Amino acid sequence: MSRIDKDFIDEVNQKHLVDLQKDYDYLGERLSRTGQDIEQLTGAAQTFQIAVPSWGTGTGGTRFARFPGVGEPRNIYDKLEDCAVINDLSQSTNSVSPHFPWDKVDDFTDLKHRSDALGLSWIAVNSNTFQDQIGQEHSYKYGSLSHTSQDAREQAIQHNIDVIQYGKALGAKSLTVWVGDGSNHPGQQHFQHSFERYLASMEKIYAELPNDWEMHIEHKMFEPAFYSTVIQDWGSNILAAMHLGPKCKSLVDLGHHAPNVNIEMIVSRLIQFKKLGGFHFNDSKYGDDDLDSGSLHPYQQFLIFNELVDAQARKQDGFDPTYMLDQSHNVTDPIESLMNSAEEVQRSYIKALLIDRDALYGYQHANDAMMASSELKKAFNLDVSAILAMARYRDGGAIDPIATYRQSGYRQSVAKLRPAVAGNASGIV
Ligand code: RM4
Ligand code: MN
Ligand code: MN
Repeated sequence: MSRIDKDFIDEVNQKHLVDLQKDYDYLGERLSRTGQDIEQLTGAAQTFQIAVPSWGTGTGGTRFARFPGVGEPRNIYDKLEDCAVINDLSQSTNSVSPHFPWDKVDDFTDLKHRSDALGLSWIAVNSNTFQDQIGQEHSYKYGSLSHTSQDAREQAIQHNIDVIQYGKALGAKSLTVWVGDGSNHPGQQHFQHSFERYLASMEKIYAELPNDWEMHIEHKMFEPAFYSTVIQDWGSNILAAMHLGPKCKSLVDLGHHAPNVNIEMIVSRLIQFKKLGGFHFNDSKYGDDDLDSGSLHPYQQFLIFNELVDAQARKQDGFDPTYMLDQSHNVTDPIESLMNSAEEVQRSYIKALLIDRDALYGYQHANDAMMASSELKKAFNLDVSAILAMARYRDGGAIDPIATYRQSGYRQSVAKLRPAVAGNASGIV
Protein backbone atom coordinates (compact mmCIF):
# COMPACT_ATOMS: atom_id res chain seq x y z
CA MET A 1 0.00 0.00 0.00
CA SER A 2 1.65 3.24 -1.05
CA ARG A 3 -1.40 5.51 -1.02
CA ILE A 4 -4.75 5.64 0.69
CA ASP A 5 -7.40 4.85 -1.86
CA LYS A 6 -9.45 7.88 -3.02
CA ASP A 7 -12.65 5.85 -2.78
CA PHE A 8 -11.85 5.04 0.82
CA ILE A 9 -11.36 8.74 1.61
CA ASP A 10 -14.73 9.49 -0.07
CA GLU A 11 -16.43 6.75 1.86
CA VAL A 12 -15.24 8.07 5.23
CA ASN A 13 -16.04 11.64 4.14
CA GLN A 14 -19.67 10.71 3.53
CA LYS A 15 -20.07 9.99 7.23
CA HIS A 16 -18.96 13.52 8.14
CA LEU A 17 -20.47 15.50 5.29
CA VAL A 18 -23.93 16.31 6.67
CA ASP A 19 -22.49 17.70 9.91
CA LEU A 20 -19.79 19.61 8.07
CA GLN A 21 -22.33 21.25 5.78
CA LYS A 22 -24.39 22.37 8.78
CA ASP A 23 -21.33 23.83 10.54
CA TYR A 24 -20.19 25.48 7.33
CA ASP A 25 -23.57 27.07 6.65
CA TYR A 26 -23.75 28.39 10.20
CA LEU A 27 -20.23 29.82 10.00
CA GLY A 28 -21.00 31.37 6.59
CA GLU A 29 -24.02 33.11 8.04
CA ARG A 30 -22.06 34.21 11.12
CA LEU A 31 -19.28 35.69 8.96
CA SER A 32 -21.66 37.44 6.59
CA ARG A 33 -22.88 39.51 9.55
CA THR A 34 -19.48 41.20 9.60
CA GLY A 35 -19.31 41.42 5.81
CA GLN A 36 -16.99 38.44 5.34
CA ASP A 37 -17.42 35.95 2.53
CA ILE A 38 -16.83 32.36 3.63
CA GLU A 39 -16.25 31.26 0.06
CA GLN A 40 -13.31 33.59 -0.27
CA LEU A 41 -11.80 32.25 2.94
CA THR A 42 -12.29 28.66 1.82
CA GLY A 43 -10.57 29.54 -1.46
CA ALA A 44 -7.64 30.97 0.52
CA ALA A 45 -7.47 27.80 2.62
CA GLN A 46 -7.41 25.70 -0.55
CA THR A 47 -4.51 27.74 -1.91
CA PHE A 48 -2.43 27.63 1.28
CA GLN A 49 0.43 25.10 1.21
CA ILE A 50 3.13 24.24 3.71
CA ALA A 51 6.10 21.96 3.02
CA VAL A 52 6.92 18.81 4.98
CA PRO A 53 10.52 18.16 6.06
CA SER A 54 11.62 14.72 4.86
CA TRP A 55 13.24 14.06 8.25
CA GLY A 56 9.98 14.79 10.07
CA THR A 57 8.41 11.59 8.75
CA GLY A 58 10.65 9.50 11.00
CA THR A 59 10.35 9.29 14.78
CA GLY A 60 12.64 11.86 16.41
CA GLY A 61 14.29 11.53 19.75
CA THR A 62 16.21 13.37 22.41
CA ARG A 63 19.85 13.40 23.47
CA PHE A 64 18.95 10.47 25.72
CA ALA A 65 17.05 8.06 23.54
CA ARG A 66 14.93 7.42 20.58
CA PHE A 67 11.90 5.15 20.71
CA PRO A 68 11.23 4.14 17.11
CA GLY A 69 7.70 3.74 15.83
CA VAL A 70 6.47 0.87 13.68
CA GLY A 71 6.75 1.04 9.92
CA GLU A 72 9.13 3.98 9.94
CA PRO A 73 10.42 5.12 6.55
CA ARG A 74 13.86 3.67 5.81
CA ASN A 75 14.90 5.96 2.99
CA ILE A 76 13.75 8.94 0.93
CA TYR A 77 11.44 6.78 -1.19
CA ASP A 78 9.57 5.59 1.91
CA LYS A 79 9.54 9.15 3.25
CA LEU A 80 8.00 10.34 -0.01
CA GLU A 81 5.22 7.76 0.29
CA ASP A 82 4.41 9.05 3.76
CA CYS A 83 4.48 12.64 2.48
CA ALA A 84 2.05 11.67 -0.28
CA VAL A 85 -0.34 10.22 2.32
CA ILE A 86 -0.09 13.42 4.36
CA ASN A 87 -0.87 15.49 1.28
CA ASP A 88 -3.63 13.21 0.00
CA LEU A 89 -5.49 13.57 3.28
CA SER A 90 -4.66 17.17 4.17
CA GLN A 91 -4.42 18.67 0.66
CA SER A 92 -2.14 21.37 2.05
CA THR A 93 1.36 19.87 1.92
CA ASN A 94 2.26 19.42 -1.74
CA SER A 95 6.01 19.88 -1.33
CA VAL A 96 8.88 18.22 0.51
CA SER A 97 12.14 19.63 1.82
CA PRO A 98 15.02 17.12 1.68
CA HIS A 99 18.11 17.00 3.90
CA PHE A 100 21.53 15.90 2.55
CA PRO A 101 23.34 13.60 2.80
CA TRP A 102 20.46 11.85 4.65
CA ASP A 103 18.34 11.82 1.47
CA LYS A 104 21.11 11.40 -1.08
CA VAL A 105 20.45 8.95 -3.91
CA ASP A 106 22.51 7.88 -6.90
CA ASP A 107 19.81 8.68 -9.39
CA PHE A 108 18.04 12.00 -8.79
CA THR A 109 16.12 11.72 -12.06
CA ASP A 110 14.48 8.57 -10.77
CA LEU A 111 13.66 10.26 -7.46
CA LYS A 112 12.11 13.19 -9.33
CA HIS A 113 9.96 10.81 -11.38
CA ARG A 114 8.73 9.22 -8.18
CA SER A 115 7.84 12.56 -6.57
CA ASP A 116 6.10 13.71 -9.77
CA ALA A 117 4.05 10.52 -9.79
CA LEU A 118 3.03 11.18 -6.19
CA GLY A 119 2.04 14.78 -6.97
CA LEU A 120 4.81 16.25 -4.81
CA SER A 121 7.40 18.90 -5.59
CA TRP A 122 10.63 19.83 -3.81
CA ILE A 123 11.44 23.03 -2.04
CA ALA A 124 14.41 24.18 0.01
CA VAL A 125 17.27 21.69 0.03
CA ASN A 126 19.11 21.51 3.37
CA SER A 127 22.80 20.92 3.90
CA ASN A 128 24.18 19.09 6.91
CA THR A 129 27.55 20.09 8.29
CA PHE A 130 26.49 19.57 11.89
CA GLN A 131 27.55 15.92 12.09
CA ASP A 132 30.29 13.76 10.65
CA GLN A 133 29.51 11.14 8.04
CA ILE A 134 31.27 7.78 7.93
CA GLY A 135 34.60 8.13 6.19
CA GLN A 136 34.52 11.92 6.19
CA GLU A 137 38.00 13.41 5.89
CA HIS A 138 37.73 16.48 8.13
CA SER A 139 35.64 16.49 11.29
CA TYR A 140 33.01 19.11 12.14
CA LYS A 141 33.55 18.63 15.84
CA TYR A 142 34.87 22.19 16.13
CA GLY A 143 32.73 23.73 13.43
CA SER A 144 32.17 23.66 9.69
CA LEU A 145 31.80 26.84 7.64
CA SER A 146 33.50 28.80 10.44
CA HIS A 147 36.09 26.16 11.40
CA THR A 148 39.59 27.34 12.16
CA SER A 149 40.89 24.76 9.68
CA GLN A 150 40.69 25.79 6.05
CA ASP A 151 40.38 22.14 4.96
CA ALA A 152 37.28 21.62 7.09
CA ARG A 153 35.78 24.87 5.80
CA GLU A 154 36.41 23.88 2.19
CA GLN A 155 34.85 20.49 2.72
CA ALA A 156 31.73 22.16 4.19
CA ILE A 157 31.58 24.66 1.31
CA GLN A 158 31.85 21.85 -1.23
CA HIS A 159 29.06 19.94 0.50
CA ASN A 160 26.75 22.96 0.18
CA ILE A 161 27.65 23.31 -3.50
CA ASP A 162 26.86 19.60 -4.01
CA VAL A 163 23.51 20.11 -2.28
CA ILE A 164 22.68 22.91 -4.73
CA GLN A 165 23.33 20.45 -7.57
CA TYR A 166 21.01 17.85 -6.02
CA GLY A 167 18.39 20.55 -5.60
CA LYS A 168 18.71 21.59 -9.24
CA ALA A 169 18.03 18.03 -10.32
CA LEU A 170 14.91 17.97 -8.15
CA GLY A 171 13.60 21.38 -9.21
CA ALA A 172 14.12 23.05 -5.83
CA LYS A 173 14.64 26.79 -5.66
CA SER A 174 16.42 27.46 -2.39
CA LEU A 175 19.17 26.25 -0.10
CA THR A 176 18.70 26.42 3.66
CA VAL A 177 21.88 26.58 5.67
CA TRP A 178 21.85 25.83 9.35
CA VAL A 179 25.21 25.22 11.02
CA GLY A 180 25.83 23.90 14.50
CA ASP A 181 29.03 25.96 14.74
CA GLY A 182 29.61 27.56 18.10
CA SER A 183 31.35 27.11 21.42
CA ASN A 184 30.78 25.59 24.84
CA HIS A 185 33.33 27.59 26.82
CA PRO A 186 33.82 31.32 27.22
CA GLY A 187 37.02 32.19 25.39
CA GLN A 188 36.91 29.05 23.25
CA GLN A 189 36.17 30.99 20.10
CA HIS A 190 37.01 34.44 18.85
CA PHE A 191 33.53 35.82 18.11
CA GLN A 192 34.54 38.17 15.32
CA HIS A 193 37.03 35.88 13.63
CA SER A 194 34.65 32.91 13.55
CA PHE A 195 31.91 35.11 12.06
CA GLU A 196 34.38 36.41 9.48
CA ARG A 197 35.33 32.86 8.50
CA TYR A 198 31.64 31.92 8.25
CA LEU A 199 30.92 34.89 5.97
CA ALA A 200 33.89 34.13 3.73
CA SER A 201 32.67 30.53 3.35
CA MET A 202 29.11 31.63 2.67
CA GLU A 203 30.31 34.02 -0.03
CA LYS A 204 31.68 31.04 -1.93
CA ILE A 205 28.39 29.15 -1.66
CA TYR A 206 26.40 32.25 -2.61
CA ALA A 207 28.50 32.57 -5.78
CA GLU A 208 27.28 29.11 -6.86
CA LEU A 209 23.58 29.85 -6.47
CA PRO A 210 21.55 29.69 -9.69
CA ASN A 211 20.01 33.05 -10.61
CA ASP A 212 16.48 32.09 -9.66
CA TRP A 213 17.49 30.59 -6.29
CA GLU A 214 17.59 32.01 -2.80
CA MET A 215 19.78 31.04 0.11
CA HIS A 216 18.15 31.00 3.54
CA ILE A 217 20.13 31.28 6.75
CA GLU A 218 18.67 29.73 9.88
CA HIS A 219 19.68 31.09 13.29
CA LYS A 220 19.61 29.12 16.52
CA MET A 221 20.65 30.33 19.93
CA PHE A 222 21.87 27.02 21.33
CA GLU A 223 22.47 23.35 20.67
CA PRO A 224 24.72 21.63 19.82
CA ALA A 225 26.85 24.52 21.11
CA PHE A 226 25.63 25.69 24.49
CA TYR A 227 27.62 28.85 25.17
CA SER A 228 27.62 30.67 21.83
CA THR A 229 26.60 29.91 18.28
CA VAL A 230 27.96 31.67 15.23
CA ILE A 231 24.48 32.49 13.88
CA GLN A 232 22.78 32.71 17.23
CA ASP A 233 19.97 35.17 16.63
CA TRP A 234 18.12 37.17 13.99
CA GLY A 235 20.66 39.98 14.42
CA SER A 236 23.61 37.89 13.28
CA ASN A 237 21.33 36.32 10.70
CA ILE A 238 20.22 39.53 9.01
CA LEU A 239 23.75 40.96 9.16
CA ALA A 240 24.99 37.91 7.26
CA ALA A 241 22.09 38.05 4.80
CA MET A 242 22.73 41.74 4.14
CA HIS A 243 26.44 41.12 3.74
CA LEU A 244 25.89 38.30 1.25
CA GLY A 245 23.39 40.00 -1.05
CA PRO A 246 19.76 40.13 -2.23
CA LYS A 247 19.47 36.38 -2.89
CA CYS A 248 20.24 35.65 0.75
CA LYS A 249 17.47 35.90 3.33
CA SER A 250 16.79 34.88 6.91
CA LEU A 251 14.77 31.87 7.93
CA VAL A 252 12.80 31.85 11.16
CA ASP A 253 12.53 28.54 13.00
CA LEU A 254 10.12 29.27 15.83
CA GLY A 255 11.89 27.00 18.32
CA HIS A 256 15.26 28.65 17.85
CA HIS A 257 14.54 31.61 20.12
CA ALA A 258 14.69 32.08 23.84
CA PRO A 259 11.32 31.57 25.56
CA ASN A 260 9.10 34.67 25.42
CA VAL A 261 10.97 36.36 22.59
CA ASN A 262 8.63 38.46 20.45
CA ILE A 263 8.98 36.44 17.25
CA GLU A 264 6.22 38.31 15.42
CA MET A 265 8.19 41.52 15.75
CA ILE A 266 11.30 39.85 14.36
CA VAL A 267 9.14 38.74 11.43
CA SER A 268 7.98 42.31 10.88
CA ARG A 269 11.55 43.64 10.86
CA LEU A 270 12.66 41.00 8.37
CA ILE A 271 9.70 41.79 6.12
CA GLN A 272 10.48 45.51 6.23
CA PHE A 273 14.02 44.94 5.01
CA LYS A 274 13.08 42.29 2.37
CA LYS A 275 14.94 39.65 4.31
CA LEU A 276 12.23 37.20 5.32
CA GLY A 277 13.12 34.00 3.47
CA GLY A 278 10.84 31.52 5.16
CA PHE A 279 9.75 29.60 8.22
CA HIS A 280 10.24 26.38 10.06
CA PHE A 281 7.07 26.01 12.11
CA ASN A 282 7.01 24.10 15.38
CA ASP A 283 6.20 24.90 18.99
CA SER A 284 8.24 24.87 22.17
CA LYS A 285 8.06 25.51 25.87
CA TYR A 286 11.73 25.73 26.77
CA GLY A 287 13.85 25.98 23.65
CA ASP A 288 14.19 23.95 20.49
CA ASP A 289 11.70 21.35 21.74
CA ASP A 290 10.29 20.89 18.23
CA LEU A 291 6.80 20.17 19.51
CA ASP A 292 3.84 20.13 17.13
CA SER A 293 2.99 23.49 15.58
CA GLY A 294 0.30 25.39 17.45
CA SER A 295 0.19 22.81 20.25
CA LEU A 296 1.31 25.27 22.95
CA HIS A 297 1.25 28.81 21.61
CA PRO A 298 -1.47 29.09 18.99
CA TYR A 299 -1.86 32.81 19.75
CA GLN A 300 1.80 33.47 18.99
CA GLN A 301 1.45 31.61 15.71
CA PHE A 302 -1.65 33.68 14.91
CA LEU A 303 0.24 36.91 15.68
CA ILE A 304 2.99 35.85 13.27
CA PHE A 305 0.35 35.32 10.60
CA ASN A 306 -1.09 38.70 11.44
CA GLU A 307 2.24 40.16 10.28
CA LEU A 308 2.30 37.95 7.19
CA VAL A 309 -1.25 38.75 6.12
CA ASP A 310 -0.57 42.41 6.77
CA ALA A 311 2.46 42.33 4.44
CA GLN A 312 0.41 40.46 1.86
CA ALA A 313 -2.42 43.01 2.09
CA ARG A 314 0.03 45.93 1.76
CA LYS A 315 1.68 44.18 -1.21
CA GLN A 316 5.01 44.62 0.54
CA ASP A 317 7.89 44.56 -1.91
CA GLY A 318 10.09 41.43 -1.79
CA PHE A 319 7.62 39.46 0.33
CA ASP A 320 7.43 35.80 -0.68
CA PRO A 321 8.38 33.55 2.25
CA THR A 322 8.42 29.76 2.10
CA TYR A 323 6.41 27.86 4.72
CA MET A 324 7.66 24.63 6.17
CA LEU A 325 7.17 22.46 9.24
CA ASP A 326 10.23 21.39 11.24
CA GLN A 327 9.34 19.33 14.27
CA SER A 328 10.36 16.19 16.09
CA HIS A 329 7.74 13.55 16.78
CA ASN A 330 8.81 11.45 19.73
CA VAL A 331 5.56 9.99 21.01
CA THR A 332 3.11 10.38 18.13
CA ASP A 333 2.83 8.90 14.67
CA PRO A 334 4.71 11.46 12.53
CA ILE A 335 2.06 11.31 9.80
CA GLU A 336 -0.62 12.31 12.28
CA SER A 337 1.49 15.07 13.81
CA LEU A 338 2.40 16.52 10.43
CA MET A 339 -1.20 16.55 9.23
CA ASN A 340 -2.33 18.09 12.47
CA SER A 341 0.40 20.72 12.39
CA ALA A 342 -0.24 21.64 8.76
CA GLU A 343 -3.86 22.26 9.72
CA GLU A 344 -2.86 24.34 12.75
CA VAL A 345 -0.64 26.60 10.63
CA GLN A 346 -3.36 26.91 7.99
CA ARG A 347 -5.81 27.76 10.80
CA SER A 348 -3.60 30.65 11.94
CA TYR A 349 -3.50 31.95 8.38
CA ILE A 350 -7.28 31.87 7.92
CA LYS A 351 -7.89 33.50 11.29
CA ALA A 352 -5.42 36.26 10.42
CA LEU A 353 -7.43 36.89 7.24
CA LEU A 354 -10.46 37.61 9.44
CA ILE A 355 -8.82 40.63 11.04
CA ASP A 356 -10.44 43.89 9.97
CA ARG A 357 -7.24 45.65 8.96
CA ASP A 358 -8.72 49.10 8.43
CA ALA A 359 -10.33 48.97 11.84
CA LEU A 360 -7.03 47.81 13.36
CA TYR A 361 -5.04 50.62 11.69
CA GLY A 362 -7.66 53.08 12.98
CA TYR A 363 -7.30 51.85 16.57
CA GLN A 364 -3.53 51.93 16.26
CA HIS A 365 -3.63 55.50 14.99
CA ALA A 366 -5.94 56.55 17.79
CA ASN A 367 -3.78 54.75 20.38
CA ASP A 368 -6.79 52.68 21.40
CA ALA A 369 -4.93 49.71 22.85
CA MET A 370 -8.04 47.96 24.15
CA MET A 371 -9.89 47.96 20.85
CA ALA A 372 -6.80 47.13 18.80
CA SER A 373 -6.13 44.09 20.94
CA SER A 374 -9.83 43.10 20.88
CA GLU A 375 -9.82 43.27 17.10
CA LEU A 376 -7.10 40.61 17.04
CA LYS A 377 -8.80 38.50 19.70
CA LYS A 378 -12.11 38.62 17.83
CA ALA A 379 -10.48 36.95 14.84
CA PHE A 380 -8.48 34.51 16.95
CA ASN A 381 -11.50 33.37 18.96
CA LEU A 382 -13.58 32.36 15.96
CA ASP A 383 -13.53 28.65 15.21
CA VAL A 384 -12.71 28.27 11.52
CA SER A 385 -12.53 24.45 11.53
CA ALA A 386 -15.45 24.13 9.10
CA ILE A 387 -13.57 26.26 6.54
CA LEU A 388 -10.47 24.07 6.79
CA ALA A 389 -12.48 20.86 6.53
CA MET A 390 -14.49 22.16 3.57
CA ALA A 391 -11.28 23.24 1.80
CA ARG A 392 -9.89 19.72 2.18
CA TYR A 393 -13.13 18.08 1.09
CA ARG A 394 -13.41 20.21 -2.05
CA ASP A 395 -9.84 19.34 -3.02
CA GLY A 396 -10.41 15.62 -2.54
CA GLY A 397 -8.85 15.36 0.90
CA ALA A 398 -10.28 14.07 4.16
CA ILE A 399 -12.80 15.97 6.25
CA ASP A 400 -11.21 14.33 9.30
CA PRO A 401 -7.62 13.45 8.27
CA ILE A 402 -6.50 11.66 11.43
CA ALA A 403 -9.62 9.51 11.76
CA THR A 404 -9.42 8.60 8.07
CA TYR A 405 -5.74 7.77 8.37
CA ARG A 406 -6.32 5.52 11.38
CA GLN A 407 -9.20 3.70 9.70
CA SER A 408 -7.13 3.14 6.54
CA GLY A 409 -4.62 0.94 8.38
CA TYR A 410 -1.78 2.55 6.38
CA ARG A 411 0.80 2.35 9.16
CA GLN A 412 0.13 -1.31 9.87
CA SER A 413 0.33 -2.21 6.22
CA VAL A 414 3.63 -0.40 5.58
CA ALA A 415 5.04 -1.86 8.80
CA LYS A 416 5.00 -5.26 7.08
CA LEU A 417 7.09 -3.88 4.23
CA ARG A 418 9.47 -1.80 6.35
CA PRO A 419 11.24 -3.93 8.93
CA ALA A 420 12.64 -2.05 11.92
CA VAL A 421 16.23 -0.89 11.55
CA ALA A 422 18.52 -2.15 14.31
CA GLY A 423 20.23 0.20 16.74
CA ASN A 424 19.02 2.66 19.32
CA ALA A 425 20.70 5.93 18.53
CA SER A 426 19.37 9.24 19.74
CA GLY A 427 17.49 11.14 17.07
CA ILE A 428 18.46 14.54 15.74
CA VAL A 429 15.99 17.19 14.87
C1 RM4 B 1 18.06 22.00 13.50
C2 RM4 B 1 17.41 23.01 12.57
C3 RM4 B 1 17.47 22.63 11.13
C4 RM4 B 1 17.34 21.17 10.87
C5 RM4 B 1 18.07 20.31 11.88
C6 RM4 B 1 17.78 18.85 11.66
O1 RM4 B 1 17.70 22.26 14.83
O2 RM4 B 1 16.09 23.23 12.98
O3 RM4 B 1 16.46 23.29 10.40
O4 RM4 B 1 17.96 21.00 9.64
O5 RM4 B 1 17.71 20.69 13.18
MN1 MN C 1 14.77 24.22 11.51
MN1 MN D 1 15.64 23.09 15.19
